[in-house]
Amino acid sequence: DTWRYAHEEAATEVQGVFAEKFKEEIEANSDHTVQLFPFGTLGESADIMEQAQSGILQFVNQSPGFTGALIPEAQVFFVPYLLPQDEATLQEFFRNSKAINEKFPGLYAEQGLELLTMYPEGEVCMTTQEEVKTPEDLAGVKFRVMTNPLLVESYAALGATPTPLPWGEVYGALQTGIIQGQENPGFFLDSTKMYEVTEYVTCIGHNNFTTAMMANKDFYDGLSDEEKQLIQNATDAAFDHILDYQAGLQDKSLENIKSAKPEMVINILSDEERQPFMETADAVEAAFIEMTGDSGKEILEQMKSDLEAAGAATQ
Ligand code: 6CS
Repeated sequence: DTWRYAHEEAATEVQGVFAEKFKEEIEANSDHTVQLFPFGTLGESADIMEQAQSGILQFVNQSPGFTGALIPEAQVFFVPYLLPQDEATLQEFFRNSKAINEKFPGLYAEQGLELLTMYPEGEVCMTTQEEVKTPEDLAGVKFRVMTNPLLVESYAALGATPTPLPWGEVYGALQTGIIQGQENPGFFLDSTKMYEVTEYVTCIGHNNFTTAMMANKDFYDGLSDEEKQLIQNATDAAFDHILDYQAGLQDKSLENIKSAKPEMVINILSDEERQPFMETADAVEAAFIEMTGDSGKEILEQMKSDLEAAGAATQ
């Protein structure tokens, strides 16, 4: 039969490349076919999540940036400077994290979802109309964030005016001046031509864009063990593929932006310049614990110990 799978990006963007590999693996190893629905074909992120929860879709890829509104603990991925910038440590963390493999599945299951994997999509940088060298430069800037409360806290802590919006509204809102900034990983800034409607790219190393791939739980629970194994194998293959695919992608994307618009200013802030941004992280972490209580605290502690283990393993 045909399995329907929706994601939040175009077919040629990271979630699309992951989905394509998953489809290829399923179809090569079974009689099932996978029908892919890229961004926009079934609505916004919130719409595809509803469709996956109700079983209209069998698979969905959604960032915790949106799922955080549904599963508050998933907002942990937006505590600034929690994830490492070192690529090897980051990948090691996503491969072996107990928080991801053991703690999150139960929280997703409560929402009718079988969490299959989480993976990183690249370092997040801001694009703005004016130069950002210090948090003060964000004062009064209406800054678009994905629709989760912790991201609102995070940009409020930086002094900006956070404005949660679904993705489909971002380009137009920048164009008409409703917002003056947004953040996304390098490949997405390039592919969605954010440089056409902003003047500065600023990278402060505060986050890597995390996303999650999942199935409708009733659908998944009804599968045979062979089919579950098929899905796990296809997920693992897509996971490996997407990590390889991203090697060098951030730098190349920033270069693409520069050649598409030479006057675009790309500032990768130095460690010293990042310091005042880093100082806001504790307040955001405190806000996360306040929002999620013991359950969130446990996840955060597990994440920290997973990150330490990943760091030690890649020394
Ligand atoms: O900013 C967003 O809303 C989007 N960013 C990425 C990298 N993927 C999908 C998401 O909708």
